[in-house]
Amino acid sequence: MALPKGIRILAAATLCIFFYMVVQIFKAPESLEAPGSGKLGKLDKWTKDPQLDPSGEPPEPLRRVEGDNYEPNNPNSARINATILSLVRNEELDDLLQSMNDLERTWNHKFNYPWTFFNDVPFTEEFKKRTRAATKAAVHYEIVPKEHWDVPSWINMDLFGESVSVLTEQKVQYMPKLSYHQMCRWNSGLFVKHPALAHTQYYWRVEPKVHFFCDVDYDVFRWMQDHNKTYGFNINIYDSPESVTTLWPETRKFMADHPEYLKENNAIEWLQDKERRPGHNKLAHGYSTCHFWSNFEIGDMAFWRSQAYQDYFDHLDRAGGFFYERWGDAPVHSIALGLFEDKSKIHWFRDIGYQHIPFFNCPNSPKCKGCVTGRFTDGEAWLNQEDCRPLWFKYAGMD
Ligand SMILES: Nc1nc2c(ncn2[C@@H]2O[C@H](COP(=O)(O)OP(=O)(O)O)[C@@H](O)[C@H]2O)c(=O)[nH]1
Ligand SMILES: [Mg+2]
Repeated sequence: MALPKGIRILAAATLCIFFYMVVQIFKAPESLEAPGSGKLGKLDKWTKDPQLDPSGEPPEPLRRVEGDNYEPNNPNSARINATILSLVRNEELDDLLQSMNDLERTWNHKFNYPWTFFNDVPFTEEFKKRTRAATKAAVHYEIVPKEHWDVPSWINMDLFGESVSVLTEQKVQYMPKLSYHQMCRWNSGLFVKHPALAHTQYYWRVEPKVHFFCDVDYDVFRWMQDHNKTYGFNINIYDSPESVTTLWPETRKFMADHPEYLKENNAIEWLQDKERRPGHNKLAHGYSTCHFWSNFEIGDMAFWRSQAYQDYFDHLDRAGGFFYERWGDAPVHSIALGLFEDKSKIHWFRDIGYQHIPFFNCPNSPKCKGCVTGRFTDGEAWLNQEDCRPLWFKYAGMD
């Protein structure tokens, strides 16, 4: 016997709702995102420094010391292909030892990654003796090849001299110091070509006279690898726009020739922001000047060796701005990362307490000693406006 029409409609509607719910259940994400990860980690409004909030270690997996797995002479150690590296002058030995002692105390005495020192002149015996004594790990001393350090043949030194006069007048720091330009160029594109690093993948860059404040109890390089990260930063600041006035226009020219290098999920909005510091964006012709402060870098050298980056570096090198302006490795690296890398592969190491004068990264954690939680600078108050982490957190999140 046929069911009354009203009942049939009700049954059909119940079936539809049932199928709709089944579809919704299967469409749900496989795992929920933890606060602070992915899009949820984005920070639209900067009400207080996020470093005031308690923070712990980044997500698992975290590789730790177990038994002798990180002992310096263990032939089967858990270390991966990585080095701590530093370009440094003999005269900076005491300042370097300060940095080295801090990093050894907080991290490397547990993991024993090798140190590799670079210099444009040979290291003195004293430098070697005292740095060897500061670690149980292996230490290597390398000279930068002349062809990587010398001013390239296409640079016109008369024009360099004129640029020095003009930009020194505009208060561009270090402009008259030729070696500073050479250093920025080497750190931008040439360090990865040093034969001593040919078989090394990850690096942690360290400068003289920096401080590390927090105990770090996991293998940072393994963390980069396990989490598929390309680059780790710590502090994000604005650059002096006068030092990079043609960097963005040159970048745009390059991108017009190579649109294929622009990565999906890039951070171009971060590079082009003009709301927070419109004056900087204007002087730098469309670049916010926000950059990862590269005296601290933990990175995968495969990125700097990629065709995209090497072509970009060659383009910039030919354009001459490492000498005619004062392009730093920090903005050059940051622009490349913002364009050629997926921004989810860039990590804020909020847990690594750090200082390079005049800025800090000081987490709220019982693992940290010697810095003031959440303090960005101990210099004059105006330096606080140089903090551009709010921009990165807005466009990329706090991962
Ligand atoms: N060997 C060598 N290292 C240099 C030279 N110039 C700078 N450096 C290193 O490059 C890094 C950046 O230089 P630094 O003076 O700290 O610049 P700042 O941090 O921008 O003030 C440091 O690790 C210096 O030791 C140089 O002419 N020779
Ligand atoms: Mg320095």
